[in-house]
Amino acid sequence: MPMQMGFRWYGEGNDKIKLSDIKQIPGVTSIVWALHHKMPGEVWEVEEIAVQKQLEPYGFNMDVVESVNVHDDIKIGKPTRDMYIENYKTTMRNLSKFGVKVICYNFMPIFDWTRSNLFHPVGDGSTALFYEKNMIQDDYNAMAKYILDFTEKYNMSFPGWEPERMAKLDQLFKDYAGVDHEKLWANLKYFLEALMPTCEETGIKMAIHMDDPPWDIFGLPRLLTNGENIDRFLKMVDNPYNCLTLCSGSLNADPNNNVADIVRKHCDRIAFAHIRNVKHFPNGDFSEASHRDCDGDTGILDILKAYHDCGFEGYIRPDHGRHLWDEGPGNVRPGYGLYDRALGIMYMLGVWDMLDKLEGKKTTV
Ligand code: DNO
Repeated sequence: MPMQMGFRWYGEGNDKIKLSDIKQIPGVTSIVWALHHKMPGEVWEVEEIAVQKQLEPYGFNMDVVESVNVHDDIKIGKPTRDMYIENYKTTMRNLSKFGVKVICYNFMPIFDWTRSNLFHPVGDGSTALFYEKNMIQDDYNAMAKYILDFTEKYNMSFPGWEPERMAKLDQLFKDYAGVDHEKLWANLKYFLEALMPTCEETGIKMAIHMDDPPWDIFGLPRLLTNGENIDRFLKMVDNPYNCLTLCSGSLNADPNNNVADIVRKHCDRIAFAHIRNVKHFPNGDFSEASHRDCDGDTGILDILKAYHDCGFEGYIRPDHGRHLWDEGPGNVRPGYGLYDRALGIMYMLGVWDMLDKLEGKKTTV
């Protein structure tokens, strides 16, 4: 089976982009979706999942879910974690009834991806997500306020930034006080070992997303940050269902990470590839960039070549794009506009098709 191109979509009424728009992007076969109204720890019921059958008339599959978020009690290792793990298993069984094959999730304490500016000028008239190192140091409340003011003003919520959780931020920080790197590793192992039998039963791969950015923030430990830790993660639960969502942009925010090397080493354990380009600044700040290799420092061509060389058969999607052509606050989800992600797909498919052609293969996606 060839690799399958996906496009993240936040759902009817929650995303301004229409399925009929996505249908016009060449090569897309999978809509990467989630039930965004569900809180971490809640069971996704069959009737709620069934709404996604709306994808079928467009010829899209619903094979990849991003994300079924993991409850903080599991990450902290509280006694209540077993109950939340049972809920997670029930959700997996319900998802498998609809043919879901991959769950992308993350194990970052408290926060998901973190940026200091959601609409930073790139210099060509477009804007992109930006990380200013100085802004993300001690004051987690200020950073959370920036994100939450935005989501409130424009009436959208971001997965991982649920206002209900963010309202208890100080308490969450207290709860995580004893959780250092080793404790978090142990809690991740406990979670995955508990889920592996359900993965085998349902055929669903658990594909952990890289930490974004790939370093500790606000004193909270982060694990999926570099090649060494990825090796550790895969060995820790050495099961073909324990997989990666290898996000090129998250990892490469640290310029020491060579994503193409990781692809070559672990191709068979990458269930889902996120392709995003990042531009570094000497002071440690970074900006997201177009998918074109030379617009950033991530090495998009090397990464695509590595996937192609290893015969990658998983799912792939363009990750964050810039906001273009009248996309701006209020009419686009930060990082998830239509145009730059569509351009990114055409760039990726252009490279992929040429690599196929050079090997005398027919275009596959
Ligand atoms: C950023 C995304 C992440 C990702 C989660 C997976 O836009 O790549 O938020 O969906 O970390 O749980």
